[in-house]
Amino acid sequence: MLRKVLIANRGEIACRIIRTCHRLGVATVAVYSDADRDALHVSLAGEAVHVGPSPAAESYLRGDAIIDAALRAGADAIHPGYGFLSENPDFAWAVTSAGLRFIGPSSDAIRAMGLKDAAKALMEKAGVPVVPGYHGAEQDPDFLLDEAERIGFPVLIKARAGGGGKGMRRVENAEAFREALASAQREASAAFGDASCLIEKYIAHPRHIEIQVFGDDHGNVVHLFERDCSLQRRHQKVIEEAPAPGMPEDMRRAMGEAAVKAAMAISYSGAGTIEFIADASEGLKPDRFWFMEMNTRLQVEHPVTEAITGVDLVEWQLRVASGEPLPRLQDELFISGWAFEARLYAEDAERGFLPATGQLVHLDLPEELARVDSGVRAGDRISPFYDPMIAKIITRGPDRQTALSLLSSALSEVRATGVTTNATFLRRLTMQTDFVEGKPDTGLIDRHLSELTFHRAPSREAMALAALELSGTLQPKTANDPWGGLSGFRLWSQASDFVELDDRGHHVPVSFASTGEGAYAATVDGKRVDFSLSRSGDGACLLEVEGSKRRVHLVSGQRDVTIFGDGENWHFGLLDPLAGEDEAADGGDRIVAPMPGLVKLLRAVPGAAVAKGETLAIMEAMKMELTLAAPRDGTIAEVLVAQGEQVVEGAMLLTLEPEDGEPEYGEPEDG
Ligand code: MV4
Repeated sequence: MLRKVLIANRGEIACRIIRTCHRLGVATVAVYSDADRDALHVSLAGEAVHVGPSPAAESYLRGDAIIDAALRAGADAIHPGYGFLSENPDFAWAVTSAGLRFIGPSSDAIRAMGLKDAAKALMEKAGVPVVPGYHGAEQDPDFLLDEAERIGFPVLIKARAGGGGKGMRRVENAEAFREALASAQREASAAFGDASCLIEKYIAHPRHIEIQVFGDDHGNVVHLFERDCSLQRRHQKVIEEAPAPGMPEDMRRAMGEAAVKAAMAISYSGAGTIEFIADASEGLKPDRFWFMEMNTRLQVEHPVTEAITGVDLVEWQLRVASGEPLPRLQDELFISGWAFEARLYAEDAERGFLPATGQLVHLDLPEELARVDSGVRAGDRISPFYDPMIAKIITRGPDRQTALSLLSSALSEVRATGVTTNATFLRRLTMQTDFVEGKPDTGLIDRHLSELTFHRAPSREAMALAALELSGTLQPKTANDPWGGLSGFRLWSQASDFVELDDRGHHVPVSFASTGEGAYAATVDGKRVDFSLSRSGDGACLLEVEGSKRRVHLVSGQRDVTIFGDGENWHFGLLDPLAGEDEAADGGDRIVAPMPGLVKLLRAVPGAAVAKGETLAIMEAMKMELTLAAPRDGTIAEVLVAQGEQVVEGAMLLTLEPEDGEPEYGEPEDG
């Protein structure tokens, strides 16, 4: 076995590799960039080496620095994880040349699969079905048009160096061909420095089904069945599962055999994936799948294969890299049960899946219900430098329905604050009818985008609960009784009975009164609601309205609260009633921290007159200085932070006195 492995990666995959190394008694060396100084993968590894500044090109992509670190640490192998250097044949070669093992295939095998046209030609020769098309060297437009007509429209033009859909064009007819080709070539040239394209028959109802393969250095290759990755958005996988729903046994056998043949053709060693496209227009059929490409690495979605086969794929990688034969042969591998993986991302689905950055102030992950592979913990930052995946949530059950229900439940137990996540989107996806019925397809998410991403308005009870919390009414009486405030009757003099909530920029006035033990009456935006609160066993709060109780969780910040319930969550800020009532979000009466960071300088005292443009505060965040200026002439009303204080993104720093006029309440959004 290997003695010491350097993991040339970060995040969840570095953590996942380190865990298996620990289990097998293999020592670990992590590498890290400036941004990852305090990252989880660094704290899990036996030792860690700094390899450069935050941008990946200056750290995780520095093959020379990483090999140097491995040599100095006395490692005998490098695991590249996925992404970064994992499919770089020159890196694999350099690792081996330095006398280290590369935990992956040979540089020749990586190179053979690097270009789509060469890979297709190689696979065709090996007897693996490939999508009908042209994948030769000739690039003359007239010649390619003839080929397109031979193949039959519609066709798909693909860049041979392409990935992630770049340089891909669907063409409906001969008239549109030349322009599409020229545009694909331009895009490919700009993106990959390689304009060469191939032409394929366009598959109208594709399913993305891939086969996990494994080879060793003794000539053995096995497959570990399939994964269905058809649920994608903009070529990003969203939820994967294994096995593939609706897969006939004869097709599974045919795909497995084709995948083994493909790996054998390049004497493949280690973990790999053969990606196929299947035409599902008339259900899955054994003669309707074709080779697309091979990924010569461990993939993000490998845990679903582990869940249905009981194999630790990283353990197999380590064993094979140390020269051992495959731990199991084909007739010792079986599918048991069903598994799903959902990718939890820091992104805002409501705003077109905008990547979110910032500090994960609070993070609960559903470890009791699912396998959770994560590379972050509460308090960590999601930085703009790397992929913003927070965790992979993996569930397994004896059958598809059980595993999917479990995934749905697990997703509703994700509670993150500080950074917007796609948990609600994922949870809605687990309940989408076509998906529930086992009919995932590559267009499903786009077709149902609005129902998967719309903002569900909070209930009045949720707003009342938020108001109660923000008023201090639910605050603990003692430190070790966090819900003390719920059980007892509280004197009204101790807490405010009116607050104004900030619901995504809308102002919602809420007043309330206690009507008994844990019972309240509230007026939310002029409408009355009655509810009561009690504590549930697991730290949640039971919110009872008209005789039915629902479990909700409250996560509070300094002046904000997030309510988690029904797989949804709502974030509310507190508007200070003393600061005046017409502080419209866009009125420039509040100065908030545009990003998390340090208040380096504060030049504001209550009552002071300020002129528009005058510097009120300087923040330091991500090694940058940010000047916060007065948005208008006015008077400082409140100063809510002190110089030297660390603040979260969106924290209110100071307020100006209102200009004039009557208070105006925004309408809460409906539906
Ligand atoms: C195709 C196709 C239809 N016909 N090839 C997209 C990325 C790349 N890996 C392959 N892709 C496709 N190739 C032919 N001949 C449709 C897609 C495709 C797709 C494939 C799998 C999963 C999601 C997809 C989303 C859009 C297009």
